[in-house]
Amino acid sequence: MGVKFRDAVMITVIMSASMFSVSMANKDWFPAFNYTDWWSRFGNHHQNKTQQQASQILVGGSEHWHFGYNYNDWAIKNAPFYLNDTLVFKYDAPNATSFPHSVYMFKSYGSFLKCDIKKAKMLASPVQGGGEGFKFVLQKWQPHYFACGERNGFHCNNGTMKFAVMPMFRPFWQRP
Ligand SMILES: *[C@@H]1O[C@H](CO)[C@@H](O)[C@H](O)[C@H]1NC(C)=O
Ligand SMILES: *[C@@H]1O[C@H](CO)[C@@H](O)[C@H](O)[C@H]1NC(C)=O
Ligand SMILES: *[C@@H]1O[C@H](CO)[C@@H](O)[C@H](O)[C@H]1NC(C)=O
Ligand SMILES: *[C@@H]1O[C@H](CO)[C@@H](O)[C@H](O)[C@H]1NC(C)=O
Ligand SMILES: *[C@@H]1O[C@H](CO)[C@@H](O)[C@H](O)[C@H]1NC(C)=O
Ligand SMILES: [Cu+2]
Repeated sequence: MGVKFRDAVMITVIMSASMFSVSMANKDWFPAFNYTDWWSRFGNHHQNKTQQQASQILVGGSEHWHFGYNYNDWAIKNAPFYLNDTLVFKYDAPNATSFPHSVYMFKSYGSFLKCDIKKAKMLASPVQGGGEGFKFVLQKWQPHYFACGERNGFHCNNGTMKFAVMPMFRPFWQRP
């Protein structure tokens, strides 16, 4: 009742002015979106053809394939893996002071969980991880369960030398 039309206009102007300043202030609170950066990243997918082909992935990175490193964490951090990517397992052949390692593959998730090495297939013996390492191509669109087969599951179970990988199809814009 008391508020006249002219007052209402003034209130609206003041309110929208303060809202404007709040939204301007918000801009400073968040990092500005960098269109140049975004566009150059997007563009690179089309320019650099070599980047889109299947890649070689060193299992464990600089840690290679050894007892006590958490390969499950490694696999999660390095996902996704794509079809035709190559996993490289590097481990030295055993000597007088070091223990052997190997690469086994489980057929089922159940035997992977239990580290039931008797139900796994050997892919690489303890001497096959030297030099360039043992290479395994992810050719099938299915889960792959890897583990070290040494000491009847001890390296798999207690040494956390186990991980699972589900290779994905490369998105169309990343294909050669
Ligand atoms: C945006 O990204 C480009 C390319 O990475 C960079 O050269 C430029 O300095 C960035 N601009 C700002 C405002 O951060
Ligand atoms: C393209 O990708 C390859 C392999 O990842 C890399 O060695 C090369 O430096 C890249 N080239 C450009 C122009 O980014
Ligand atoms: C993987 O490689 C094989 C042989 O080079 C090829 O026939 C197949 O199409 C490739 N698969 C994918 C998903 O790129
Ligand atoms: C045995 O192998 C380990 C690991 O590869 C290496 O660090 C060590 O030097 C080797 N020891 C001998 C006596 O060759
Ligand atoms: C190995 O792991 C199993 C199950 O996780 C556990 O019961 C056992 O005590 C461990 N053995 C050693 C020597 O750590
Ligand atoms: Cu091992």
